[in-house]
Amino acid sequence: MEYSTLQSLRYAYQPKVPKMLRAGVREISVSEGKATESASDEERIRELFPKTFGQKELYFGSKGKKLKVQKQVVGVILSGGQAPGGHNVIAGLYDALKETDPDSILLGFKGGPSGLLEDNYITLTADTISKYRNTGGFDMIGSGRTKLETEEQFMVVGEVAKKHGMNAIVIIGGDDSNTNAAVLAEYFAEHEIPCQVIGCPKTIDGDLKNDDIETSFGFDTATKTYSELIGNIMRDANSAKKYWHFIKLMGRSASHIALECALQTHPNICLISEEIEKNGTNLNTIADTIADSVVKRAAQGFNFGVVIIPEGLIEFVPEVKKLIEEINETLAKFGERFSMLPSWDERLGFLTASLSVESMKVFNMLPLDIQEQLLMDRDPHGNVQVSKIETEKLLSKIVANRLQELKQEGKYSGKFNYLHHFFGYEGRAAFPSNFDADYCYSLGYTACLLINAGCTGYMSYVKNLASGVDEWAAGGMPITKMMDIERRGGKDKPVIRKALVDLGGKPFKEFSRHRAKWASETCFHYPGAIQYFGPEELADATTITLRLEAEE
Ligand code: FBP
Repeated sequence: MEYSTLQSLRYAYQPKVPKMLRAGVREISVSEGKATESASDEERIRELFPKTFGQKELYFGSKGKKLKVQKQVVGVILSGGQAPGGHNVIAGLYDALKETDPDSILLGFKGGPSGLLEDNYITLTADTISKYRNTGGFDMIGSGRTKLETEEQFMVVGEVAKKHGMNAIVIIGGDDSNTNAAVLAEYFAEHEIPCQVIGCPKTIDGDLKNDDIETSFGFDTATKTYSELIGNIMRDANSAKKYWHFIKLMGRSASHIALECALQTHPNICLISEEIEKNGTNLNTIADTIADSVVKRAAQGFNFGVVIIPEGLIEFVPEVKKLIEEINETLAKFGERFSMLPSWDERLGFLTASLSVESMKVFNMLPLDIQEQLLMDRDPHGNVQVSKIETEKLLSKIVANRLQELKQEGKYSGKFNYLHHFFGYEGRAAFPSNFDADYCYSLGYTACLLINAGCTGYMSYVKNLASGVDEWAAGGMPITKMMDIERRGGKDKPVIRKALVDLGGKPFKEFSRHRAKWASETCFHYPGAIQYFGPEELADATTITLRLEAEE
């Protein structure tokens, strides 16, 4: 029996493109804006990027110069964590390349940046692309976290580009991958390697955003997926009325995901790491805030609730942040010796000798499983892998202890049964929402226009995203415009500034306006599943964050 599935119907979905892109590659023109500066540290960035600094913003439309249309050979990689819509960036890029010249070639390098270094690729054909249109995940060519940042690596990539006659590379990644794209573009320009480098803004974390990039792709679908799950849990909690649910949400550092999901679902508590850091709130005070909500709700007979915890929280709590920094330093210096120590007691002895007295005190207060998680292997950037630290368990435990004390003091007489959840991987490969499917297709299409415009060291952008797709505007921004100098791994490095939650911004203010009420009453909101078909105002709606930010 033949029957339709969401997958088969999504293959047939035609991403909507902004009016300005509808004329097709051959009719679109390019105009130049002003010469750009950097986010800050201008002199240093200018020195580091003598060839690519200060280039002009480019935008596409009916006015300006016609683009060059000739055969292109382009390489593409997906870099870092999966984000819904990556396949559509590649589809948009492919379609625009074939419109440019049917003989154009798109090579998909496999497994992320390492594919470029190992010359491991497939030639992408209409057939391959058609199996992945409007689908989630990165399985078309895979992804990886190898960093592309040394001169030796750039040389190898230059050789690979030469071997295939590649005139451009498109790097689809987050802030670090796009930073590296800018450095690679500068290297190629300096060494007269005729290969352009174009970046595309990807990450569910939503922290690659600035004046020019309104949102990174994947954030929309991931937050909708998590909000559906949270809403379902809320409905269950409100039915059974017997559990407190501690839900950790992905987002390595910034709390954008937690904040967006809170705006969509109205939990009793949502912790925002950036606020906790700013106020220097310690673990016990966080536990008090949650316990206070538990006590207030228990007094009304509500022994249930939902707490949202951003994945990165642990690194923003001042005393734990200091502890993690000291552990990082110790592991960077003596990691090998440390890992050879045969017993837990010997490891503890080593830490006692290496860490400050205060940090050791904090370490000793933590449950054993959290202690072990804090000592696990670092990621390629030397960071703790926060997705593996069970902050939700840590918090429920200290809240339970606090409630026990309150019980003894006669200030609380409710029941506190709790469950834990971690939502992260569930959302990274979901079928892209219409917003992400459309946005990504346009980002990929625009990347090709930037190649045709002959530029390098640019990031593809699509703006005006809170309006309907018709009104979206596509262009390119020099990546150096988004950069400043930051201290990373003991060195000053030019990087794209990571966007954390702005505590003065509308999304956070909106959340703060409601949170006291949400903490004691049951105001749950149930967003339900992502809608791919049906009324536009539902199926094409984007995040509350983006809509509120657009009003600013
Ligand atoms: P990117 O920044 O590469 O997009 O990845 C973000 C993320 O999804 C984080 O939210 C999470 O902490 C991390 O990846 C998990 O990484 P891994 O896939 O290596 O477990």
